[in-house]
Amino acid sequence: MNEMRICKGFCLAVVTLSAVLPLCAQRAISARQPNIVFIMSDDHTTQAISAYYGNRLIKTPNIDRLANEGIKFDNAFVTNSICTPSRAVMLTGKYSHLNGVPAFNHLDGTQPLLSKYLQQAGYYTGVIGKWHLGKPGMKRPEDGMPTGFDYWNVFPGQGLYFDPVMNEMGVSKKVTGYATDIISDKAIEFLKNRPQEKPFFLMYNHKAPHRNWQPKEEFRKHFEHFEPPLPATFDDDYKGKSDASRLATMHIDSDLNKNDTKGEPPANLSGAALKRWKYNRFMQDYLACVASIDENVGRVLDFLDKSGLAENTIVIYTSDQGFFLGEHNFYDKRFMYEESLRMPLLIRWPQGIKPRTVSKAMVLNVDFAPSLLAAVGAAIPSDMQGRSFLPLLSGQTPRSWRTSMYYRYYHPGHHNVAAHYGIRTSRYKLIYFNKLDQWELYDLKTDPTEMKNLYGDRTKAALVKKLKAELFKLKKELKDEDQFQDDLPPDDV
Ligand SMILES: [Ca+2]
Repeated sequence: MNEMRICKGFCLAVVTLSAVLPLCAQRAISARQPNIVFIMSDDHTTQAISAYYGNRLIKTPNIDRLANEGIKFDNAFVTNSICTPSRAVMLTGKYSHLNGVPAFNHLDGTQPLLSKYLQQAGYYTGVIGKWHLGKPGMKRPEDGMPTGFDYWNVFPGQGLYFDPVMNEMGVSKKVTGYATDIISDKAIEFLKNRPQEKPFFLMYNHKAPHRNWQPKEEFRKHFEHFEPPLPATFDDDYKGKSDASRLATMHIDSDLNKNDTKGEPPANLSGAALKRWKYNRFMQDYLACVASIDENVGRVLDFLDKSGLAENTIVIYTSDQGFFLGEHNFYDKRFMYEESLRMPLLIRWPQGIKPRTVSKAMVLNVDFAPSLLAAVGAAIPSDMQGRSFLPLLSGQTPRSWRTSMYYRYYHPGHHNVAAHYGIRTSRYKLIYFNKLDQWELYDLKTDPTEMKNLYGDRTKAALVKKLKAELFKLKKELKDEDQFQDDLPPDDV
């Protein structure tokens, strides 16, 4: 049985019937629209999810349930690997240069958003936890106050791990406890208290495992003696690369500070031993934060099961981007390299996806909004730039699916990462550091860890020419006219 055909047929039926049926019958149909629980953590990378990388670093049995019972996307990529911009891309279905959020500026909430479209489609909508799209205080939609949400209860700015302040519909108060637990409690409350007659859309957004990785005590203790295996590229010396990696200030050995490692290193350590100590301390706390997320995702999934909601609820697990866990001597994200570019994307939808489906197709965070609108039978606005990935949920990739993606990072920001844009195809990656006027080219088939920059290799000249043509074609198609190249809005969060 072709489940996608059923899904498409159902969605078409909803759209068609709603035009002709009386209101009471429409209500009965809308009650069958799928609910959506959109779970997004902050900086949780695929290397720290066992569904992707096995138990090498950590076991995440609850997050893995979504892969076992649904689909795992192996090539989900972010279009601008940084927190606030990625969230804005997801909510608008537009790239940074068109949604007004290229860096850590706020989202103008007067523009059309996924949340508003879902409200129009009859959904009860909520966002709980990390928002990070508003100015301090965010009293108006223009200042990044959540819009299109019937209920919101979010952290101001980055939020705190312990006893955080939360802003509930414009009223701030301190909440006692650990952020990951609190957000999950409030997500379950939202599910319990929602109006029963409407389908719902819940964004359940974690603060963890964002820097500076403050774990709950039970998980901190669990990982305190763990010595994580080192990535193969831990001692990358950047030979043959552009200057960008050297200029960045996100190196394990020289940039992790005492706030990150929760104390000064032992005085007798230096060189490789000191680097290893810093790596251990960073990773122990990062993984312990992830363990809390996994535990709480399990609580929410159990609630969906016990309440009978699981069958008709789309559950998505993702993060706003990937993250380096020591690869290339880095922590943090921003670069177009694989660990930072790739985001987790797991989706369970019993009525639309077979268990243990895997897709290798290239999907992007800009696809999330159009995909969810398609899933609920709503029209996709013509100005959204992403594509619905619904046709991929069967595990098959249509011939017409994209074979390349466009990426752009704007801001040197806290970690002095040089601005760059580039293209990734299924095999190659070409990156242009536009402020440095330097290029990098990688063959991901022969060099998946991106250690050998092939740009400048004369035998690759024809390939470079072809990739440049594709890069600038995509740039033009997506209407990137360097809107923010020289006039980036200042950080205001
Ligand atoms: Ca992030």
